[in-house]
Amino acid sequence: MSTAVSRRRFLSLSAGSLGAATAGAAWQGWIPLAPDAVAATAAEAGTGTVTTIPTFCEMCFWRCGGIASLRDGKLWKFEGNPKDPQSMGRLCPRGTGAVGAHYDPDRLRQPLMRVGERGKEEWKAVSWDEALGFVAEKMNKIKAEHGPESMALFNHGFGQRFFQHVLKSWGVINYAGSSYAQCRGARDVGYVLTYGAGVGSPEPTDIKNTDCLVLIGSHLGENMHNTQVQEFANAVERRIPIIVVDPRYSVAASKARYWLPIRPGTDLALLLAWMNVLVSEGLYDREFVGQYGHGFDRFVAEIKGYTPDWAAAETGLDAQMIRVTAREFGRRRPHSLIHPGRRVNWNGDDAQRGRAVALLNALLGNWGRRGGIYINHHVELANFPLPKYPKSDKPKADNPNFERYPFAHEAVTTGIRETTLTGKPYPIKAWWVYSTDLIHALPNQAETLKAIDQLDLMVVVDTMPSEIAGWADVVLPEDMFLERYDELLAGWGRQGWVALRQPVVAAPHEQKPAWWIAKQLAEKLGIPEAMPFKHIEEYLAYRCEKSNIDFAKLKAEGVIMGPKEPIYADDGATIEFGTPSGKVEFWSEQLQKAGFDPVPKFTPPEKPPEGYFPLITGRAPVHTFSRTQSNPLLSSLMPENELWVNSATAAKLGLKNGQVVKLKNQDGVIGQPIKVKATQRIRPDTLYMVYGFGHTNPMRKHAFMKGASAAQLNTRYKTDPLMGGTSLHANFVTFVKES
Ligand SMILES: Nc1nc2c(c(=O)[nH]1)N[C@H]1C(S)=C(S)[C@@H](COP(=O)(O)OP(=O)(O)OC[C@H]3O[C@@H](n4cnc5c(=O)[nH]c(N)nc54)[C@H](O)[C@@H]3O)O[C@H]1N2
Ligand SMILES: Nc1nc2c(c(=O)[nH]1)N[C@H]1C(S)=C(S)[C@@H](COP(=O)(O)OP(=O)(O)OC[C@H]3O[C@@H](n4cnc5c(=O)[nH]c(N)nc54)[C@H](O)[C@@H]3O)O[C@H]1N2
Ligand code: SF4
Ligand SMILES: [Mo]
Repeated sequence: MSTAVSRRRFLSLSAGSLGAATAGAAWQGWIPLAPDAVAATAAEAGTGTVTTIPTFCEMCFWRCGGIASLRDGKLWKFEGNPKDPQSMGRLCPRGTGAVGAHYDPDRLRQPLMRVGERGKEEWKAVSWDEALGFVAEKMNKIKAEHGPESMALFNHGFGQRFFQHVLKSWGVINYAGSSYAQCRGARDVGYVLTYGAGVGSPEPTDIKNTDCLVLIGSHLGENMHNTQVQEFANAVERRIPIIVVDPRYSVAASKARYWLPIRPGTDLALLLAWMNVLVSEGLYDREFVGQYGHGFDRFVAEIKGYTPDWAAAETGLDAQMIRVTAREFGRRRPHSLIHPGRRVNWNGDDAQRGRAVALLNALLGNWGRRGGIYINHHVELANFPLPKYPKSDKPKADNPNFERYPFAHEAVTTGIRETTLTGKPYPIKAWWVYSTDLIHALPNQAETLKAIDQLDLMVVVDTMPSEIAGWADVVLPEDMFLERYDELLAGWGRQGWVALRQPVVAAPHEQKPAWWIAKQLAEKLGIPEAMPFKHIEEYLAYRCEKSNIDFAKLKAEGVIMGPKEPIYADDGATIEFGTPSGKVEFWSEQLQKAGFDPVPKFTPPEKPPEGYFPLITGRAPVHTFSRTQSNPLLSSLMPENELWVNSATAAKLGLKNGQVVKLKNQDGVIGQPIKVKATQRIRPDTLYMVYGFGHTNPMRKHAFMKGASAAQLNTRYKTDPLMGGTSLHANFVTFVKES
């Protein structure tokens, strides 16, 4: 059985490098389920028996507990589990849309092996045995020549645990997720430097009980992190002052008392001025600072010059508005909260901005206080007995001995990419890519493709024909989350909890769960002892039993809560800071010793060339990154993205609402066509689009070339010198005049 598929590339890597786009040949090997058929299956599925099974969601990484219903044996709906602390009984639209992910007509169906040139996409469909046999043989050959360190794992999402485990057992030491250097890493480093601990996920933000909330580019309501959105809705209902800082009038801004339409890239100036107001007007928590603060006097001397008038010129905001908003949260201390943010890698100096947010919260004294950052808890689970990982005498490739990024506390995806390109400190010859679309997620697609060119092997495990899958040697189709078991979830929150992911429906084709694929791989690699159980249930039941968790009850209810523990210092929660001084570091000797600013300093962002605009990105409520665009339920709600252009700017440039345009960036890369949304809801000097559209893999038939890819225009990036995060908002674009 073999099916050949050919594909031509659409990625325009640099001006003219790949020539004009041509329609690729369609994928022949499957019979698509028409969207209408999906709707019928979902909505009118007979009148027979309904069964319900609890599990937790993987439409994004928030991990809400849900209950799936089957009607006449067919997946019918997915709703919130009232027992679950993340969903509190309600899912976001993407969670509900998980039904569409099961029926997604574009899903990968069987293992594929490349037969033509890499990236040309000529495939043969093969058995699991053949695919994994080929991979294992190739891996062992690479190991013999270059050592196991020369294989890297890129991973994101919950199933990564099994691949991390098997590959580490085989000798892999390099593994990284884009959820660090392209997402929350800079924020966590800012917090670690200040408090000795990051805020992690889910962030312990006590939005539900806060008296004043500040969102700096956290667009809750579009960013659908379920629990926080529900708590945010509650905050809106309570009519507390909400302050939103965003160049765009986001959904959150529309619910807020204050919208600060900041000039992109100048947030640090605002943060410094806010701190200046709190200190100079005595609106900070003296007791907290006295008891827990380190280097406060030196910090005060440092921020003296950052007045609201100074910041107004940098940020384009009104100086009086800066004072008024500072007083709003200052007066309500310690029960006020500056949200730490999530995707914070914007400009390349983001760890210092993350630290400034941490310092501002420290002035409010809200650590371990009601309405601030609560002390979170989780349930410690017993481990399954597994062999130890072999030791390596080589340093990590992305950041050898912390020489590249001194404060990175996780591995850096783009650091591994760099090593792959340079061969330094040692060659990287193989990539295992699990549930992450590196073409969309990393800046500068050309660099990613050049690195892939250096590889002897690239394996992609995905549910969908992603962009990265198009460049693989072997593509392995995983079950979507409603079809599989996964590792147990021991979640962090106000109260710890354990949740189970379990299969609700069978996989429709030859897809397999991560644990099964990893187990077969271990056997083929000659390390069967790495997965010493017949079925994952054995493993899960063992861990539950040894942790005094009733596995049968967990299966029936989906979630078991841990003990209640205090979350506020006033109630006895432990407050301790893992910094070198054991205190909250207003002044950081660590940073000073490493040659960085001990208190954040502001550098103005680069100005765009004449006629160019900074391009910023964000999320749409009904999509997750690049993963949901062919989901029939979600794509019917939003089939493509739009380019937000201020109405006055549009008028000046002669652009009409709905007109299709193309953008060109400062490096001459021309993007895909996109419709203009002329709106007052954005600054005149800034453009915005939702990220994740513009798919160019023709196997992704139902998302193919719909909307435009923001990632494609993201060629230029700056690297955070503290932790290796790469900026995602450092590109300028202009409009291409079409003939
Ligand atoms: N330009 C730009 N770049 C960005 C961002 C941005 O806003 N703009 N955002 C950044 C952020 S915050 C993040 S976190 C990263 C996210 O980047 P990624 O980790 O790449 O996230 P996704 O785009 O969701 O890609 C995940 C891949 O996993 C696949 N997948 C989904 N579910 C499963 C599953 O159950 N099993 C398997 N095996 N595969 C699955 C999807 O089909 C998709 O191909 O991107 C970063 N990059
Ligand atoms: N629906 C949905 N929800 C999601 C996701 C998804 O894919 N879809 N992904 C999840 C993930 S992994 C993450 S990391 C989060 C990310 O979500 P968030 O952390 O909330 O947001 P970002 O995507 O970083 O930021 C987008 C907002 O920042 C604004 N912005 C851009 N530049 C600037 C600037 O210079 N200053 C300021 N103040 N604002 C600016 C944009 O206009 C936009 O409103 O969302 C999560 N939630
Ligand atoms: S926030 Fe939405 S998509 Fe993410 S896990 Fe929860 S329900 Fe699923
Ligand atoms: Mo993220």
